[in-house]
Amino acid sequence: MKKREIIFATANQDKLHEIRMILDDLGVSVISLKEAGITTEIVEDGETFEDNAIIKARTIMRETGKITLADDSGLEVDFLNKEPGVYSARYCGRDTSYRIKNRNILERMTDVPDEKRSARFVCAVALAIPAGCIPGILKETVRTVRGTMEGRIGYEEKGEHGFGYDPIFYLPEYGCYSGELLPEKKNEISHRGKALRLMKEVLEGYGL
Ligand code: ITT
Repeated sequence: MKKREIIFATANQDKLHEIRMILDDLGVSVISLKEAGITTEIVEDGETFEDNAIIKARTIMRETGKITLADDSGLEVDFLNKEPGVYSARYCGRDTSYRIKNRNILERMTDVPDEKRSARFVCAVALAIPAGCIPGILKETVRTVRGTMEGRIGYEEKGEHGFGYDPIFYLPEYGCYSGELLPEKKNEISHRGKALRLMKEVLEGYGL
């Protein structure tokens, strides 16, 4: 029997790569916005990761009538009052390279001692289910889960793996930067891995 298709509403190919690895063993087939031929611009004007994940999932679910997942994630640096937070993708301008974004954060952290360099990656994943799409679900339904990965801002950029802020995110427990982790290891310990494993349980609860 053909697996039910659900959409993952992300335009970020690096995220999608991780998501596909983590959701590999699901009973449903996960299709990307690109594969679904969707080019809708989504305005992410929520105040929290959860708000934005819901905005993305709900917008695409309403457009397609399909069960939709979305990820909103980012880096919170305690010394910078949790910046860039929900503005992580837009920090220093959306089209600015991560080389520049990362160097800007390192510069703002010059002379800040280790104990004040704490930071975390946060990932909220939202699920939006259209009314009547699953037996017993009579109203449009939204669920969210959150995963975090604690670490600190390093003193340099390191690693060839991952994407975004991974090269400046140091993991004291592992003695390396997130950008140095092999994809399997990152998925095992990351904010996204944790959130998506929780979401798998939610999906299974709906019989998906
Ligand atoms: P979509 O909204 O289409 O999913 P996006 O890149 O705009 O893609 P977000 O609004 O959630 O996604 O922004 C998240 C940003 O946070 C992302 O662009 C990265 O810069 C950063 N980020 C999130 N997860 C990360 C990770 O695992 N490693 C490094 N940086 C990450």
